[in-house]
Amino acid sequence: FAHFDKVKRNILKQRSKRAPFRYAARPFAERQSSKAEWAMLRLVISFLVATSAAAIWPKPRLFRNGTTTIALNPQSYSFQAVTSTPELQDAFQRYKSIFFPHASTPAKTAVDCGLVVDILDTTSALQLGVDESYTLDVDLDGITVIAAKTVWGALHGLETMSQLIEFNFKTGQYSVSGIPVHIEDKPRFQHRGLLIDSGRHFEPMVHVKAMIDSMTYAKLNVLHWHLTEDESFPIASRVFPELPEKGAFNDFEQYTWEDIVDVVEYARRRGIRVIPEFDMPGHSSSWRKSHPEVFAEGCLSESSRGAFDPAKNATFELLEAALQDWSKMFVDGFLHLGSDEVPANCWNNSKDIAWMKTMGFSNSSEVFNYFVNKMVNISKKLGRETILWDEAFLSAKPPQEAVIQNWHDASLLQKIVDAGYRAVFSSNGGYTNGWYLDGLKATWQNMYVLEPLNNISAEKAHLVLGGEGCMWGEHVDPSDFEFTVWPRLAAIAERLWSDREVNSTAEAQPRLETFRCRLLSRGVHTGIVGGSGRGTPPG
Ligand code: CP6
Repeated sequence: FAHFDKVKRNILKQRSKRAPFRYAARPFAERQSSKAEWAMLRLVISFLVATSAAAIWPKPRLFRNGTTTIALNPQSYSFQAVTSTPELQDAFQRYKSIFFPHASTPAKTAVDCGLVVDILDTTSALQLGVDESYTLDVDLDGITVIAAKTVWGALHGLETMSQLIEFNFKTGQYSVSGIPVHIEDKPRFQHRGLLIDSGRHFEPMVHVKAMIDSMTYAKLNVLHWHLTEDESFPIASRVFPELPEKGAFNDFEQYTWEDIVDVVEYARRRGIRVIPEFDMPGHSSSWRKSHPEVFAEGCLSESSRGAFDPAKNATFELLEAALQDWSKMFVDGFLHLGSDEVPANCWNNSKDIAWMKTMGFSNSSEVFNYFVNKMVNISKKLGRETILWDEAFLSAKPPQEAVIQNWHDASLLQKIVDAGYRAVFSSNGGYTNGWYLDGLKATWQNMYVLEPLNNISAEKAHLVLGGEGCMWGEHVDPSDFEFTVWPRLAAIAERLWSDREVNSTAEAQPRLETFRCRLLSRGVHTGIVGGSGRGTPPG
């Protein structure tokens, strides 16, 4: 970061020439009328700083602070970019109102100041492993310099800055305390996600977008969009329009082509990758409404959960054509192709059994293995890497380059990485205390202390890409979507961002309460810090 130090020195040197920064602020101390008063204040402030300066969620890697407090003038606070990008200009607009959400009383002591963002490489595309680091300095004049390698790191810097600004509801004034502040920050894991399930209950566009906004507050970077299910098929297809026509709940609860393109770009501008999941060969009965011909004949009745039929070429032709179309609207390098909870009994029909004989397959695991490998190769042909649920590891042998998402017991993660696969962690913790947000039993504390790298050797740790909180939709609709996700997703977000040693629930609790208040002030309908967050009592 030597480059950034130089940039910052130059900025500070030129500051007196810049209009918005022309009024160099005097340090707080000089504005005090008497030395005794100042000594008192210093004592109070240093106490407050000890508790408030660290109230950033997720906790930054390195945080140093001083003891000075400065009042900010929101009217003249300026956002500047040394090197700008469209995403950064967007973020400046958003963070203007996030920094200063309330009408305020101009403080007599408030100073005209602002922040400067310096990005080294303005061309880095958002993808797995992109550099998200940043440094943030607030100097004694209240001027902030955020330096980042990429705009994606700069966005995290803006979020951190927003959490350094305090609003005093009694005086109506904004301030930053604990200056000078110096922060050096970067995530522990590259993949920090939330799964949402639009197959069981439809989430309208405004809810999906609001969820994306709230994810940025916890520095999450992946929206895993579980789009299709047994229950419904809510997404447009240009090649097979009959899929949603027959498979959606109705004509309205569907995402159009434009909706998807809109959400993907909305998320990208905020540093969030959208990974679509098309679950197969199970959890796919809604496809059967329009295309029964590619489903295994063992489960063709309306009431049974079906499975794609791997014995037919038409199955793979349909899936390839559908995925090729979707790959034009989903820009991320990864596709999630499900493969969980396969009803393999569907393949126990005379036609599939005869086909198995000709293929030399002796059981349904070999059929499943055939399906999984075919699909990963189709995905590769479309220029995509593939993520699969852990059954693909337990009952099949996918290509080594596939990523395995661990939803069964956490102990499975070790086996996955020991076999050389990359992994995403989202264990259900024995159905009670994992990262399953719709589970009513798991508390934020359970989620907070669940460590993905438990039992993972140092040599294999790099294969754990990160993790996801899972918001399965059977029992969740727009009325309780946000308060089922928040605040517990924040516990997962900190586990994935901050150092492994940041694991004390006692230390985290007041910070999480503060984070929850910020969510509320930003319009997020978060649950309580306690129990499952949904209003049930702790324990
Ligand atoms: N839906 C789909 C689900 C689940 C899975 N896949 C699920 C299973 C058990 C628990 C939570 C969710 N509802 N398609 C498994 C990945 Cl505890």
